[in-house]
Amino acid sequence: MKDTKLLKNLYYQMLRIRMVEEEIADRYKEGQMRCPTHLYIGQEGVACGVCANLRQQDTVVSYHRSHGHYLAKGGNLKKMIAELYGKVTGCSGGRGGSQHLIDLSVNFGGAIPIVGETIPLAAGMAWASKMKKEDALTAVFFGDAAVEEGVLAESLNFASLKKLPILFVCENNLYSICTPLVFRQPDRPIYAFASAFSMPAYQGDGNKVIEVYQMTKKAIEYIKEGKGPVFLEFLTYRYREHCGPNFEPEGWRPKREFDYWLKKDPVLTMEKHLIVNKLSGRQEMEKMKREIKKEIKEAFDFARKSPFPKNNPNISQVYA
Ligand SMILES: Cc1ncc(C[n+]2csc(CCOP(=O)(O)OP(=O)(O)O)c2C)c(N)n1
Ligand SMILES: [Mg+2]
Repeated sequence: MKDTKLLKNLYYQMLRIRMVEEEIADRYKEGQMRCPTHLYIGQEGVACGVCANLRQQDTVVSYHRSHGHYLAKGGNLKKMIAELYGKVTGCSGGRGGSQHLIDLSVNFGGAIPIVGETIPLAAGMAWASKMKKEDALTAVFFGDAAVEEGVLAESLNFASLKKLPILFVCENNLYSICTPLVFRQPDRPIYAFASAFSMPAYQGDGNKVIEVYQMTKKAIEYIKEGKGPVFLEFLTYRYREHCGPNFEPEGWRPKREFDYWLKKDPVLTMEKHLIVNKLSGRQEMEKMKREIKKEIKEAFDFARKSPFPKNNPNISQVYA
């Protein structure tokens, strides 16, 4: 891939998500962000590679590990951090927290922490845009545990039957909380399950953002031709504990496995790619980091200074 501007942007977006979440992890201990928080650190390649292919009118639907998807879709950092602080300026009015981000101004169709539960909603959104003959598609992200929920099978079946403009993106980080995938689904890869529903289904390396970008590009071309859904499974790894800012205690996951994935870090892999191919240099990267740091500081200042929602029951943030 030779598009330097795009490659630098993929790097920038991943770096931004990484730095934002590291700051969330550091500040979480202050006790001001009171919502459960599932960090995406380590998985940035997937959100960035997929969302770089999407347009404003396309919708993204997420799950409990949602920050990366929201930011990669063009979500507003100030509104996201304010939401984590439970402030009225948050993207969900301070009533949702990390696991319930929603922001229709950037067509971020929402995150819900009930495993698998956003998948049929995304299928419904894709169905609606097909019925309205809109030039738009829906990309829905979910984890490997969602494969064990009946709604995924139903949604794949329905999407295939109706040839819906939807991209299913499974972020396979090998774990459902503390249960490894090999114990849960030992016999077949996830994408093979999806191909049983008569749709193209592929597996890729989620830590190689260029690969994610290129696979998504092809998938979207197929969807835009009106041929129906595509299923992409990306292998990746989360670094932090399932929920919260810390690392897991030693021995919780095999050290060899952890080290293997650290070496495949998506941000560092891309950094190396840019440097080796002389597309960017240390100086430019330091400048990017300074810029992001400033943006993060402003977002946290904004969030902390913002007011809490009023106590009176208010249905302004409730769908009716
Ligand atoms: C229907 C349902 N069952 C169980 C849970 C508890 N739970 C929360 S997250 C999670 C694991 C999710 O794993 P995965 O989908 O692979 O996403 P990851 O956390 O690995 O990113 C479980 C079982 C839940 N939220 N919803
Ligand atoms: Mg998982």
